[in-house]
Amino acid sequence: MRYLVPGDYMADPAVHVFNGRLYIYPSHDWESGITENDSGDHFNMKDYHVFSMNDIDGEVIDHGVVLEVKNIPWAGRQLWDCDVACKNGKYYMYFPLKDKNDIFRIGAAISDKPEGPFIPLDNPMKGSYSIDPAVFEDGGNYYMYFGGLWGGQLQRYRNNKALESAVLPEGSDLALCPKVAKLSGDMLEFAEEPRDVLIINENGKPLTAGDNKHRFFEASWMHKYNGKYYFSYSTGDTHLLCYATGDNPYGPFTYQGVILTPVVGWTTHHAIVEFNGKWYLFHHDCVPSGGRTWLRSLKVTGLQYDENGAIRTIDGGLKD
Ligand code: FUB
Repeated sequence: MRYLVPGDYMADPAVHVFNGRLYIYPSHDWESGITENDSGDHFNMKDYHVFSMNDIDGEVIDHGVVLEVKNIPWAGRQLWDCDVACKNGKYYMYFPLKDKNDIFRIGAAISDKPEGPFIPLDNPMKGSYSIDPAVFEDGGNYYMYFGGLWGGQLQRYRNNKALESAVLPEGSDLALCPKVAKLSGDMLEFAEEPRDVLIINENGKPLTAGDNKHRFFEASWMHKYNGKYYFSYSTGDTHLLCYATGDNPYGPFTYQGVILTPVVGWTTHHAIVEFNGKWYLFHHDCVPSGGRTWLRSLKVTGLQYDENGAIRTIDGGLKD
């Protein structure tokens, strides 16, 4: 296990290998003085840095500020978890940000280099909502996974339409699903209506809202291992990173188990990536900030599969 940026607070890592080098796209936490609440107002981030490494034990290069709230034309507040995808030599950053009406939308920004800087478009992606975009390339198609409960506003929508007022399912109601949509050829819009990412149990039944040790909350990530699709996510209020597997990028995905037990802090968030023949889990915790939930620190640790492709559970370090 290694803390990657000891001099600053970085969280929510999205991680990719571009041109043989490992690039990390985290949220940038800072002490903005906003009181903690269930809407996540204390995550009041205003810019992104990019980091890169050519060796997992080597130097972590900080490429500096690559996008700032003040330069995004449609911005209100709060730059949360971003991701970056590469197509035809161009790099596309996707970021959730509240607009001037305090509604989370997903924006896109473009660069010629993986380390940025990224130039934002004038408007958010049409039909986008909620948080935590994660983009996955498969056979030349790019899929965006997104969504998050509570402060992430997913409970304000059904069938991709805004409700009059939020409805959070409870108990035996079906859990809200994360969303997935294929991206357009120019990478700047959805090419289709976002679909539900259905997570089912071993009996083929969709997970219920009351099953909060298993159901989706936020922090989507997708990777492929031995031809299987691994959809991983945070359970939010039970603080677990879990995964479910399927046969194609849309799912359904069958719940498999816990990747990471709770860390010190409230949120847990991650990326899984293969680099130089080994698999890694990037995530965050609040140990260096003394448990201040809005000041999170970036970590990396090895990730292992058993002979059946099951991910071995990693201890997040929280003691009872
Ligand atoms: O960093 C703000 C939010 O906290 C992220 O978007 C969530 O995934 C959670 O980590």
